[in-house]
Amino acid sequence: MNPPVVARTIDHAAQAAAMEKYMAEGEERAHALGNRGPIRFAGDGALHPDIVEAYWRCGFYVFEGVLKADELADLERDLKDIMSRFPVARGEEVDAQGRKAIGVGQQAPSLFWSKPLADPFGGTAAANGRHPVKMYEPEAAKDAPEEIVYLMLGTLQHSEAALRLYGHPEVLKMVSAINGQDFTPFNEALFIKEPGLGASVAWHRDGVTHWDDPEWDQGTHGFNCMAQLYGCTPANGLWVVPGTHKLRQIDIAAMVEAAGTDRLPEAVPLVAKPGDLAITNRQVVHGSFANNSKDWRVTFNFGFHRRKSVLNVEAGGIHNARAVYDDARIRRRSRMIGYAIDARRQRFPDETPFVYKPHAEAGESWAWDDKAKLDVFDYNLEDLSI
Ligand SMILES: O=C(O)CCC(=O)C(=O)O
Repeated sequence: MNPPVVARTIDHAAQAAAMEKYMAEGEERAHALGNRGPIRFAGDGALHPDIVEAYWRCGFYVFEGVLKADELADLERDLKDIMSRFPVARGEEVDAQGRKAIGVGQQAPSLFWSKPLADPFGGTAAANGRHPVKMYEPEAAKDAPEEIVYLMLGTLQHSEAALRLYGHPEVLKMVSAINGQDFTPFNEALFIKEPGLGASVAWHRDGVTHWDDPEWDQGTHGFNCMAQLYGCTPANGLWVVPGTHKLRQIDIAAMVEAAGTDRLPEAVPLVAKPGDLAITNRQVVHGSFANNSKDWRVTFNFGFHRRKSVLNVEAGGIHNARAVYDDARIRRRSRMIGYAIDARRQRFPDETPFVYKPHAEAGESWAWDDKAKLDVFDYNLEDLSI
């Protein structure tokens, strides 16, 4: 016997009205948190204690005005170049100009496709099943493309501006203050939330490896830096449930069930201007809605770990193949920090470059030159996902 087919109609107008109210209330809650401002350090190089307190209390912090106009212009130019090199459709080998497209010939994961305004991961077993609930999917315009690229991994091999951002001295100083001077890379991603098209990223937490580790704490799975090219609004930006990075166990499906909606009542939007750079703890519950607004959101995302969270740990399966991250693997992956610092020195010679302690101690120096440009192909095969 075939069960009856129940026609479920979604009331998109009601969803839009509820979303508008949710966004306005969320923004008010976000501004009351006190977790935003310029990057500031104390005398001894430590991050200013007010920032440290607010970051650990909330699980995210918005650093204002980190990227200046010239750096933003470089990033925008590279974004346009990258997007022009996307394949004409999933599985195709050429871009709209007939050139070999980005991702073709690469072994490492590169482009992620979605239907416009859809949620490709929510409620699926993909990525270790860490996105348990499907998000609301608004209706895309009739003339929208069949599929769009909403995420690219391995950004640093496709954009020198992104590589230079990765070597930003104040950002790396901040990373070193939080994760220790021997911090390590995680991975890099470019999130493209095009108006009327950008896919949602269902509620999830990033960490997968250490939840049962006796030494686990609120910073064990590291954090991501999220540099904003055009800024972000409640409609197109990331949302975070403050404080959830402190919890070993959390049931996201039950949270959504209790709320009766994917608009989690405790969540707040990460609101930012062009040039702001947020940090988001990988243990905090976070996600973003489909971008049904008229504004672009483009995030240059790059993460870092504490060395002890990755050294000799066996992990992987989401961003990179499963492996034991021994010292040699970490050293090899960390060359990207060396290349980034040198690429930045060449473009911004008046800045004082960051000194990465593991390289200084090993007497290593990394030059961003023609040889290095070949060496970074598929570098993200060796990401350090935990
Ligand atoms: O920027 C977004 O919309 C999603 C980011 C995210 O989920 C992540 O960095 O883990």
